[in-house]
Amino acid sequence: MTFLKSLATSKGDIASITAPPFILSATSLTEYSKFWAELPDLFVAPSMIVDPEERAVAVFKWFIATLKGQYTSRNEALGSEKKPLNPFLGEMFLGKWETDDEGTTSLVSEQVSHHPPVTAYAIFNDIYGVELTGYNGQKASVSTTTLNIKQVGHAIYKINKFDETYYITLPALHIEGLFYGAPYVELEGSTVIQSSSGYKVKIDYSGKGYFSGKKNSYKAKLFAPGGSSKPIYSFSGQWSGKSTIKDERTKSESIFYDATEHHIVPLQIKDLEEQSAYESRKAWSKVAAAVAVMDYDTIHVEKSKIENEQRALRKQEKEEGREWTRRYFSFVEDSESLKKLATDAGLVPDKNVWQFNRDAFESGPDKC
Ligand code: CLR
Repeated sequence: MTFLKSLATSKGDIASITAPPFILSATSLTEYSKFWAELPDLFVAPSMIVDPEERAVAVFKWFIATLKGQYTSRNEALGSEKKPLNPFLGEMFLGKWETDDEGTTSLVSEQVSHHPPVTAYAIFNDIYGVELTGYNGQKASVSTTTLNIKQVGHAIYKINKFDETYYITLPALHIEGLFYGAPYVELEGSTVIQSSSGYKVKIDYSGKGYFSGKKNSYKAKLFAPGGSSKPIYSFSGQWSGKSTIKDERTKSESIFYDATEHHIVPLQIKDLEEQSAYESRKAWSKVAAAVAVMDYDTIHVEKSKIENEQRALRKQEKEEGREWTRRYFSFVEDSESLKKLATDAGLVPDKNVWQFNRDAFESGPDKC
């Protein structure tokens, strides 16, 4: 009950929610960017497909496959959704996937804003010439027993070979099970994946109480370029389980994807001793150790150390009349081509966006 009250007074600021110890996670939100590419085979697959229609289907398949990790992995590994550590400005999470068939896929995740929290990331595989960049923040609001989260930001998936760009919007979600102390995420609303080729997918999410009655359900439609309201494919099922594809022209149906049969490739991260002080796992290691044994006092002491250090840095910057320099991302005016994609996706385009600076990363100390 104390927890639900704390939720009610949090006024949508996620960081100010005082969660009970068993709901605290030892993982920082900067890590969550990894969920976009834990299936490197599906991440690079679109780059090998010559037909633009089939390529759009492959991009959609990769996207659907990422949802299980993004939204159910805490429940699967830890028994419930958890409250992640609130990243500090400049916090970095770096790693790579090494697989026989795909080679190296790299991840750079950087906390580019602390208040409001915004994480920017880039994931790239040079062998296949694919890159995902994006950023996200959360806006929370509270009703009696649920926490509603709107995601701010978007993701951009690029395939060099076809000079193709996909603009991906992020779904809204809410946290259920709070009253029982067993929180879990349910997605709501929709995602649009708008390709520069003109193909577009609209995905509608629903949970237990809605159209299929099953949790983690979705229905999606893929539209050909030209703006016809008739889809060429439709998809439905559970993103954490099985889904089917239906060709709307031939009416033939088949299994599309089974999330329970696809296994993630764990990200490789440097050993703690080799990490820089601003790297997520290194910076939070004492807090994480305290969370693991639910030592509330130490969690508090170690968190305060980080917070005080950050406050001192901000004070110093203010005195010197400068701002914290982001390592690998800059907040710049969005390009006309991306603004067009956002408009095609049915959004009001952002004026400024967080853009990855690959050269800065390549010449910096964090390449791994
Ligand atoms: C972050 C961006 C990822 C997808 C994602 C998955 C789970 C979300 C997380 C995002 C943001 C923070 C989040 C979390 C689930 C629970 C957590 C909303 C959107 C909140 C802050 C936890 C509140 C405490 C409850 C567990 C009670 O790509």
